[in-house]
Amino acid sequence: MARKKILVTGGAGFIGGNFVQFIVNKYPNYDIYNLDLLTYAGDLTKHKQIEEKKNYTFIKADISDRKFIIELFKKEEFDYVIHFAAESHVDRSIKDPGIFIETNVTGTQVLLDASKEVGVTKFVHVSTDEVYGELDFDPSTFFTEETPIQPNSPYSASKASSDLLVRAYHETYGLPVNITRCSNNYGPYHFPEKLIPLTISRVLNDQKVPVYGDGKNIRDWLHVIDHCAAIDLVMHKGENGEVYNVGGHNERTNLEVVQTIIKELDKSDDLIEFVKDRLGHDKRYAIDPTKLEELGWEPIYTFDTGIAQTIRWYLDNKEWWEQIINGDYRDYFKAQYTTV
Ligand code: NAD
Ligand code: TDX
Repeated sequence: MARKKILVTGGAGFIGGNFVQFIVNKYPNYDIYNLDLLTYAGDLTKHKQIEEKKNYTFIKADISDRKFIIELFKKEEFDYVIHFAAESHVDRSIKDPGIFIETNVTGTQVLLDASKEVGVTKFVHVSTDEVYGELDFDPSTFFTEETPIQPNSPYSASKASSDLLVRAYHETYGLPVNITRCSNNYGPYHFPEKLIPLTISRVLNDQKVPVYGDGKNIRDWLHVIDHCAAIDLVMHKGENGEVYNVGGHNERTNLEVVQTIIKELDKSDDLIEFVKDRLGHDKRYAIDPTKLEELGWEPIYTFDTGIAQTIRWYLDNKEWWEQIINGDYRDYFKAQYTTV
């Protein structure tokens, strides 16, 4: 197979980081360039095992830096762009939406322009099920690729805006693109501001776990490795211009998720503390992944096997998340959870 150049943006974050490791190991004949600004959510310690590999290069840069990005694309002539880089936390977007527009919308447009300029083989835009808005609690309803876009948070509105730009560059300029819309991920290297790693890290430290509202909101959970495999498939086999939903039918209420983790760690439900609800809190997400399954995708984890593997990983990798929760994260936590 011919050598290919793959640009992964946001490859120092949670999903992009897992994806970089996945393809560096799976495709020795691909040269992987990980471009990341290293914001609070990015760290390179996770890549110790691959940083010496010949097919891996790190580039510290801002996707919104038009001059740098266009020059880089002209120099490297990437074949594939797999675009993860984003501001990704809903709560932060409620407090300060501006940076979400800058990175998620403007940054994506810069990458699209650069991809158009050099004529990439494929631009894969990693989006989210949150662009569809929310479902009610009727378990027979799901998000399909035809569900109208109705984002409710500044985060999901910024992702929806970038999805529309990606679509427009396909329709207007014929740029070969795919958009993936995945449900909530979990697994190794998940930043502890998000529900699952926040719960695991706090339960392990016998600290209270803040649950928003009544804990009955539902999310559809997918192990990050199953998401990586989906992107690998779409990158190679996705039909240009198409959207693919990614999800494994693992719906749980937030309370069920927190209780599962507490039980696995043999601790008490007394650690649960109900706190003020998130503004505009989406009730339920649930994905219909039929279109992706027809392309040949099948998840390897159920929620039960995936959460057990993830808890084990957090037990075995305390130094990774302890350095985070003992840093600037403390100030974030205090400001976000004033009563906990
Ligand atoms: P994350 O917050 O863990 O990582 C984001 C990465 O992007 C970080 O490494 C950060 O340094 C980098 N970054 C931020 N701004 C940048 C900029 N201007 N230039 C270059 N790099 C920048 O996010 P994640 O959870 O890994 O999510 C990755 C992508 O997947 C996002 O686009 C997100 O919308 C999407 N997604 C996430 C989930 C989920 O459950 N976490 C589900 C579906 C889709
Ligand atoms: O402390 C908390 N307490 C709580 O009850 C936190 C952080 C969250 N929650 C609730 C809110 C949500 O209903 O748990 C659920 C999951 O919350 P998050 O982990 O913040 O994820 P969510 O808002 O659903 O968004 C995630 O999935 C889709 C990612 O952060 C997004 O980047 C992705 O697009």
